[in-house]
Amino acid sequence: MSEIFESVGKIQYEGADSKNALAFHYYDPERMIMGKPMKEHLPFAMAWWHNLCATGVDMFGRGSADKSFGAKEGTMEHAKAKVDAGFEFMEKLGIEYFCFHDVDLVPEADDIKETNRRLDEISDYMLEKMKETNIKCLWGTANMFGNPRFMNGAGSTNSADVYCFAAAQIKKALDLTVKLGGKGYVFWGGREGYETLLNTDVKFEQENIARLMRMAVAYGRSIGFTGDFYIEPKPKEPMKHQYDFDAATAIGFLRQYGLDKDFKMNIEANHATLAGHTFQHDLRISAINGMLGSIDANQGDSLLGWDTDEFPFNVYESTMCMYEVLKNGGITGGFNFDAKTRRPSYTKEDMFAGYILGMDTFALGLIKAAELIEDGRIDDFIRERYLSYQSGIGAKIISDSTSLEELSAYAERLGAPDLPGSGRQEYFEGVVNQILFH
Ligand code: XLS
Ligand code: CA
Ligand code: CA
Repeated sequence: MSEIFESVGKIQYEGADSKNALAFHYYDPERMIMGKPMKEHLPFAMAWWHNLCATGVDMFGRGSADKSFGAKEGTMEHAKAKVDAGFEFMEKLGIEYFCFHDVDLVPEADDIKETNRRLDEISDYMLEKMKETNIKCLWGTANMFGNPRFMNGAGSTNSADVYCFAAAQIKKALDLTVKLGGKGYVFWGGREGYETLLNTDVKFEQENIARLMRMAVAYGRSIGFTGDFYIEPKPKEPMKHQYDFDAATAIGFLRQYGLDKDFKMNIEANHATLAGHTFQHDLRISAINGMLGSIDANQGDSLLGWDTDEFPFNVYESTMCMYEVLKNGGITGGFNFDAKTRRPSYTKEDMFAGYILGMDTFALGLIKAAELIEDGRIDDFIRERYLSYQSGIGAKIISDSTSLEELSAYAERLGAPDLPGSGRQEYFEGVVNQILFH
């Protein structure tokens, strides 16, 4: 078969001094970090939608990138050309996983039966490629936000008929995920939210979303899906308010509706920052609840208030992300580049540049996070900071063997406590810089 990305060969690691634009400068797959090769710490995934479908269309203009890959768009030939392009692309970068929405794979037909037939056909073709290349599926999902029928949401829609179409898409997307051996299944609640409370029954909508998720779990398990279901939190966009606002909200929802054993979080950097958190915050909240499942590796722009889905270049953020991941003992999911090149970066080489940037940024983050942990100053300080709970009255508090009366009597005996020790924030911010730039 002829190459689609003729001008680009296999991307090699050339080191930090190389000026070759089509080489890795930090991602060295076999380099050992904390006892494991980099590529095992960083199971990278390609997002079908951005990489193979998105052309740079925005509210003010047509697409700038040609993603036809030599076929007529809207046809099954094009769907197959995208498979060819995707697998060539992943092989050239050494990416071992992909993520997909149902409608990324084939043009959606007017009748769902025909769409499903097309999905069967394309997934057969994908399976062949997967066998040839050993590339795997990280997660699948159903796009329940693009079609106008989902204008009021999918699980949260006011229309029972539309709800059935959401159910049908989830069922098929789960079939595909299992067929392709996917490790996870994502619910991103794009339109599960509201524009105004003047027309919305929030409690009813949330209960219906939970029902849909419970049915998805029951069906998934019945067809042999043993992986994790994920909620991918996002506070807004496209809706003004989305129910899965952030990790803490989504975890509370899962616990309320008895879904917490089957679900984990898929944390996207740009969504965390839209919620007014750092990326690290949502990772930490997920991790301490045993729900850090997978990561959508991208970044936003602090000057823009929307979901820009940029390729990650911020090493401070990737370091803090990898610090959380290492502390979590790794993740069962992977690092999906839910990212797109900027509209003026429309060439095939730009597609590679985006992934090289993202992979190098996370490789650097991994190297630096390991150094932070091996350096030990931060961990030591955090341990010391809470030492007052290791003995005396503190030990009584954390063993739940005291009462407000006893604590109050203790406080009265003391009269006034010493100030807690300094938080030393500036010093530790300096430690991070020292590690990042030595
Ligand atoms: C959109 C989301 C979406 C999910 C999958 O903001 O990031 O792409 O990852 O539906
Ligand atoms: Ca996003
Ligand atoms: Ca995402």
